[in-house]
Amino acid sequence: MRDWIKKNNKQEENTSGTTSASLTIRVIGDRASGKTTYMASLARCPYTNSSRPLQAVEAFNKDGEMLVSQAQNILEQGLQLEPTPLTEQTGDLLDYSLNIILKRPFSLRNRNSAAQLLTLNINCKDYSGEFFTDLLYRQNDPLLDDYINDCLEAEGILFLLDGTVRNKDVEYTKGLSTFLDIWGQVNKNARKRRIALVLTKCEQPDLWVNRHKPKELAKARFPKVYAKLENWQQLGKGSIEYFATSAFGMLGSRQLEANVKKIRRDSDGVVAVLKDPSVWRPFGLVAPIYWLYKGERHPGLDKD
Ligand SMILES: Nc1nc2c(ncn2[C@@H]2O[C@H](COP(=O)(O)OP(=O)(O)OP(=O)(O)O)[C@@H](O)[C@H]2O)c(=O)[nH]1
Ligand SMILES: [Mg+2]
Repeated sequence: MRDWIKKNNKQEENTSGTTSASLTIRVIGDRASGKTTYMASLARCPYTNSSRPLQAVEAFNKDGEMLVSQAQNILEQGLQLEPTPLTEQTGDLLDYSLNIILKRPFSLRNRNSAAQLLTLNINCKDYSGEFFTDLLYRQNDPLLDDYINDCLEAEGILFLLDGTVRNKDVEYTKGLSTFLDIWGQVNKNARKRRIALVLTKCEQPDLWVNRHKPKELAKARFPKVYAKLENWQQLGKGSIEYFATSAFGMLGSRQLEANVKKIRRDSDGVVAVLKDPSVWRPFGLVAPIYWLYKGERHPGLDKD
């Protein structure tokens, strides 16, 4: 399979003129915002069919393969992943390498079968929530310097917010401001910096009904975070887009219900596990990555 992917990547370069250069991403956000579950669900890719833009996701390093097995052995058994520890050095962080393989829209296909596929190649580190809630505020801590250097490698940020959290807008804005001071100013990489704000757990009814209006949802739920990001963009420091996702998705075809068994829901958000793994259909996981990669939204993935 890996050979097949390599071959397709190669042909992708030849046929479309675009390279399959990998994009370096960091996933940040509060504890329990769903960062590791998002990554594991993406890597496992439990749901594809002929009408969906996503063809497959392939892990191509050890850390990526471990993520897939966590999805299979933990999430798919109806259990939760362990909280991610704050490592003592960034060298110990897991770095997931994934190939996300998409079908091209029919209008762009030609007879060459390789040109029918588009591969997004990402390297992604999923930080502990403690980075966002604690480490960022520490003064004169060598670990923070280490993390800052690691962040500066990234061209794109997945900023995950549990859409069901209440009363943390001010706290999140503080963390975000500190992060932007670090990451948003030094333009170490030539590529323009992009932040995808991703609302997670959007299978919950109050989010699900507005999932196709992620910008409005983000503005309503986290107005100060929204204002901060919009201001950052207006100052020309980078670009921001908004997305709504669920790592677990919905059950049923007509009468939809969230495919989750809730453990707890309070102002700190939802703690839940997958209810019926046999119909595991996450949604919205690839759209933010496509945008980070390409700088434009993919209408098919947005509807997915
Ligand atoms: N309802 C629902 N719960 C989710 C979803 N994604 C994750 N969760 C739950 O949210 C909780 C936290 O998920 P994690 O992925 O461990 O969160 P994290 O952001 O990696 O947390 P840290 O590693 O501690 O920073 C767990 O109970 C998950 O099962 C989702 O899409 N929907
Ligand atoms: Mg985690």
